[in-house]
Amino acid sequence: MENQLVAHFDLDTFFVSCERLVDPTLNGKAVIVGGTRSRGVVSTCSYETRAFGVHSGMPMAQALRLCPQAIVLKGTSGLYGKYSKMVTDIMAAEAPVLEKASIDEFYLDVSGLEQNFGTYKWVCALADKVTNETGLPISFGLSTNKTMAKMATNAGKPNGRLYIPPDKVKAFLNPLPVSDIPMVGKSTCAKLNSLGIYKIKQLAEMSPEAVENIFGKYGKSLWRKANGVHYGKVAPYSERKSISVERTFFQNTYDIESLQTLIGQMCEKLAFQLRSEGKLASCVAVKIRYPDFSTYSQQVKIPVTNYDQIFAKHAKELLLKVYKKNEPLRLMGVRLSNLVKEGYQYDIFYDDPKLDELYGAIDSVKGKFGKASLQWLSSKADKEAVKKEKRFNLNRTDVNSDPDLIGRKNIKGKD
Ligand code: DCP
Ligand code: MG
Repeated sequence: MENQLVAHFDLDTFFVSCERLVDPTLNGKAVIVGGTRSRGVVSTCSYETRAFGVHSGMPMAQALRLCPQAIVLKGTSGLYGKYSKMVTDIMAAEAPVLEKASIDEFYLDVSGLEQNFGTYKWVCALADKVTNETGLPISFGLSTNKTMAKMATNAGKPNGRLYIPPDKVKAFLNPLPVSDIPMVGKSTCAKLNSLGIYKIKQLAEMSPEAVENIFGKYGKSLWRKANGVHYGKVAPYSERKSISVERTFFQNTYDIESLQTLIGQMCEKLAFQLRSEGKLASCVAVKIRYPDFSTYSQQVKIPVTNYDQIFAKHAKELLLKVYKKNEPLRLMGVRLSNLVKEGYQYDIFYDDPKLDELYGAIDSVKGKFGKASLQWLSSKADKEAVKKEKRFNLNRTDVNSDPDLIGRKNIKGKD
């Protein structure tokens, strides 16, 4: 850890930059990407807009009061994922150890490079490569650990290229407000301010025990970060993120109505799990297995969502496509993949306050009375099928009994 060197990359005004590649007349203008309905929020905005105090997460109505001349775009489905993948591929081809932290953010462990190449030059060349090959502007910070590198990126944005060597860490941190430490949210900041602590220097000079007394366990790492210390490792990037559920039937079944109902329930279960983890998915897959163990699957890419009924609709269609033999089934499963964190594209593409309210209510009932307390009944046929389903003698294998085919349930892992 002692000689660790970490680079943090973050694309500048990512969604806006992608939109500008599609429509260069947006260059140099105040642009907002975000939800346009009554409860819509700003996903991101150009620096020309930020000059008026507009920022991500701000209600759109407020943003437009601050910057009425801004051009508002609803966002383009598929565009940001495409560019994110292009940048990821460039980084992955060059970087010794790469972690993708979000749709436009990457950590690279570049510890071993300094003697041979001059790490700063190497990181600059990588930033140039990204911009030359994709057209997207990017900033980076280079320093002794992940937190320091991220803070260097934030300090240098846009088009930032900031290197903070070990002997400059303290001088960099000391004058900054405590809110610049990435783990300090609104409530931690308010608490620190109420104690008269505004600058990182003040926090760094407190005893670690005192900070721990105020913030519990979290206090220790907060104090360390104020002193430029962070032990977090750059975790290698992994594309595969999915959650799945499947059942092996005790008695093989070919009752398609019951299977349709069951697949709807599986989607409901997975969607609830996604929502409780604050995630969304954009790929649905269905797998079936016949008694002779022959196994088939079909998948479809959909706009990112975490709504039960959207997954259920696609899963039911996939089941009809994949279930071709007139034979009973031994196993059926659903997998949701291409997971992203809530707060990204979601705000734009599924900006439906009514559905949000509905799912909020469903989740609070499920939270209080258990996951089985509510179920969708979309049709009479479904009601009948649910009755039959109760008579099914099912041997629940539940999540991931067959990881080779259905993928791993790794939603609980933090990115
Ligand atoms: N995003 C979003 N909702 C948020 C925050 C971000 O939809 N509340 C999306 C839009 C951003 C993208 O994620 O373009 C990346 O987020 P960043 O925080 O990196 O913000 P930007 O890249 O837009 O700007 P910056 O130049 O500050 O990195
Ligand atoms: Mg960014």
